[in-house]
Amino acid sequence: FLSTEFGFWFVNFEMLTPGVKLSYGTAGFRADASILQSTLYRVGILAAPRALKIQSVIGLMITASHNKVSDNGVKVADPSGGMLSQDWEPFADTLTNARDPQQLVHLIAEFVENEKIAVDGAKSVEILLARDTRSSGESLVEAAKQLFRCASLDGDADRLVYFIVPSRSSNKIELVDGDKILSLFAIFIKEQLSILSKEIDVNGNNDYQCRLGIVQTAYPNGASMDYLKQLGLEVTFTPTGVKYLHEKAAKYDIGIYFEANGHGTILFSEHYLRWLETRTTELADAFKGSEQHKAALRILAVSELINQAVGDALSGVLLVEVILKHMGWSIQRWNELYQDLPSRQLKASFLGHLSILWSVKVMDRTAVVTENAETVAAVTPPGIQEAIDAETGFSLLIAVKYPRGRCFIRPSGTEDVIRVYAEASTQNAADSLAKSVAKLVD
Ligand code: 16G
Ligand code: ZN
Repeated sequence: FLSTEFGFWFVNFEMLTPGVKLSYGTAGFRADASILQSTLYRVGILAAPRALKIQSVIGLMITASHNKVSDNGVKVADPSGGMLSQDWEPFADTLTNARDPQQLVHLIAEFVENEKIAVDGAKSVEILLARDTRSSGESLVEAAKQLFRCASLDGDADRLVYFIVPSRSSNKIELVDGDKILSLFAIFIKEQLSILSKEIDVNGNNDYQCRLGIVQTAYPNGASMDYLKQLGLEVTFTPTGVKYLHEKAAKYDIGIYFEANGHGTILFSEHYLRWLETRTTELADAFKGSEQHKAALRILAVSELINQAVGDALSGVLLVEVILKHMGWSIQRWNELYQDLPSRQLKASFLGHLSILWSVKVMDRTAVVTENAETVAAVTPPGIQEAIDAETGFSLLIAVKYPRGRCFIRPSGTEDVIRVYAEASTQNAADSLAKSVAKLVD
């Protein structure tokens, strides 16, 4: 858990199963597969300093050899093909049994220093993963591959985004923003609702069709809008700002809203929750423990976990983590739901008519008036939207200048500037579209 001037972030941490103490034996760590998730996560971490120390590729083998099928294990293989050097075993043990993230981070820092492993400016290293055909192997490989995957909260902890630290295959930070959190929540809720919709009550009726609504602003990445559409979800748009989103979301039985910048939550109508509670308590015995019953309980649990008063990013973290666990997804898998289009935001100041006359640059953000939930139309000054459209290439007469281009301007509600948002199929195109539209209003 690290706090910074503007907020704090924390790294993902796989909890150790209470009461369990593992040690690196003759064939590495070996135990019932159900308790090994946190071990694989930590051995995955250990592999990096090991590879840096010996300056060579190393391997992790996930197997429990001849043990029964419900067991699994992991051993570290040095390049000689031999086992992990014995003097590293105590470190493997303490790392595996670390109880909390602070201890884990501290152990790694201390060990890396004692072993004089140069991490600053180090070359990237290669770690090979292999597993046998045990069905538990798949999720254990995922656990080993987990990087310091991180969550970031702003200063008053009402905004949440995740990010993935750079890896060998991608040298930039991958931002997993509010749009992706929204998508994750939406998939999960939709899945529970579709299980529930198969439910019939004791009289053979299915008497409640839950209305699920997604609320977004003009800012979600175009790829996220396409994704939600493709899921067949009902999506509506409001102007920027929590108060607008919240109000709209409250009109549904379940309303999910998020801004790309991480503000958001899930709202449940009292009426729907009461119906669900009644259904679960009055359920005929035959339905108890059924998939439908479980789905209903999951929705009720989500309504208790997430803070419906917006502004509690910590409850958002908990829900993200729980859903990822439920799906068996890594942050990478979640991030791959869709790929964001490159985008660019700029601030521009508007040169009013009077200012031209007096040759003074007057910032007047009120000169820009928008409609349609700020999505497209800059209503005034006259002609500005046409100019933006022409720049984007929306006219039927000219070839599309920017494939997948989208651009809008809106007056900021927090600063005396006009914001320009542009996205397109490449970063260069998004940059140049934003820049040329900013020039139109500057
Ligand atoms: C405020 C809003 C936030 C919005 C942002 C836009 C709340 C609690 N906060 O921070 O939702 O995204 O303003 O800023 O409503 P802008 O108008 O300067 O672009
Ligand atoms: Zn905040």
